[in-house]
Amino acid sequence: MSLKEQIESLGKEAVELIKKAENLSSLSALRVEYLGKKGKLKNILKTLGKLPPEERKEIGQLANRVKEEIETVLKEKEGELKAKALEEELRKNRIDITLPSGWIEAGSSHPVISTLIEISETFISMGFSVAEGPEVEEEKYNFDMLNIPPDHPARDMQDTFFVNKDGFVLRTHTSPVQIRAMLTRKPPIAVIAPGRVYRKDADPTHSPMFHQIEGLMVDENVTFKDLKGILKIFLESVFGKDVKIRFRPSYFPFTEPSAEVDIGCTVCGGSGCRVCKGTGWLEILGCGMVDPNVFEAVGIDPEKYTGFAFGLGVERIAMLRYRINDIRLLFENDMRFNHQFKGIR
Ligand code: FA5
Repeated sequence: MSLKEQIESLGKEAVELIKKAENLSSLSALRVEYLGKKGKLKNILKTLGKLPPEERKEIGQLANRVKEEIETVLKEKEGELKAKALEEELRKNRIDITLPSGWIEAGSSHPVISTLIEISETFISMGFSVAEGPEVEEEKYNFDMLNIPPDHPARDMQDTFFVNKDGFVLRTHTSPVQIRAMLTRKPPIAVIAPGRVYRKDADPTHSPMFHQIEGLMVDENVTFKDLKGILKIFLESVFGKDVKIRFRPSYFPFTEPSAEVDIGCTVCGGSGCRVCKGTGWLEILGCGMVDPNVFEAVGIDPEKYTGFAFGLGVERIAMLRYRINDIRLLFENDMRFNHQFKGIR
């Protein structure tokens, strides 16, 4: 076969194979095979130098034409195969835009926390500031300085969780924060102390962990009337003007006189249910005038100053507010229950 025929047949062969190529990698292999530095075309042209000059020119031009033709076909085929590959890719990764998208649920406040925040804000708006204390508390703050000495029967009133460190307990109420506030501040004092407290208690209205908000006001001439007035404003702001409030005489070692406040049961409307234990009322807080013994323990002159204190149960208020008939529902973390309070605050 003459050189001219060899080049023409090589061109035909290459074009045929390129047209049949099934994918981009076999196409690139063909490019190397026919047009590469050590490719078939270069190989044939090695003998070009042996030809007479006039033939050399003609063959050179033919080789260029064949090369261009192969390149054109390669390019066309490449475009075609790329489009095919893209189509394939799109077909595989097809997205059904009519399907509902995956969702990330937005969180919201737990009813106990939103109640705690709302109550705190009511007191803050009346000029109280927020004080804090530890949940693992020294017995002297939780009991002794609150006029509850070790052998005092009042220690039994609150079923205490002890910790394996002498002199410390899980605080049974937020009242130790009163002591901490009076040790570090000078009258006039007006603080609230929201936080978790712990007791060995469990029934529809008692939980082993619950939240209290302590309140304390100390100044000259603070009276029981001030206490009643502040509590009335607070209760009306949380439950509305029609709320039924009842003050009952009570006893706490750290206040004298002492009282407990009940709210007309909103779960049954007062007719009696398991939340109010059939009485139509639910106890929500304890309060009273700060006992002079407590003032003496913290170094405040009881002749000059008087004060009131209260400690309210946040879960009880949340239960009355949202008509929840078992305190334990608040801590079971059943999302069907929790979802009902979404967007409430
Ligand atoms: C006290 O804890 C006193 N420290 C309150 C106090 C403060 C009185 C300052 C005087 C001056 P008591 O044990 O009654 O008091 O609890 C206060 C409130 O916490 C109760 O009225 C009730 O609403 C709530 N409470 C008590 N125990 C539980 C419990 N186990 N689960 C849920 N709430 C409770």
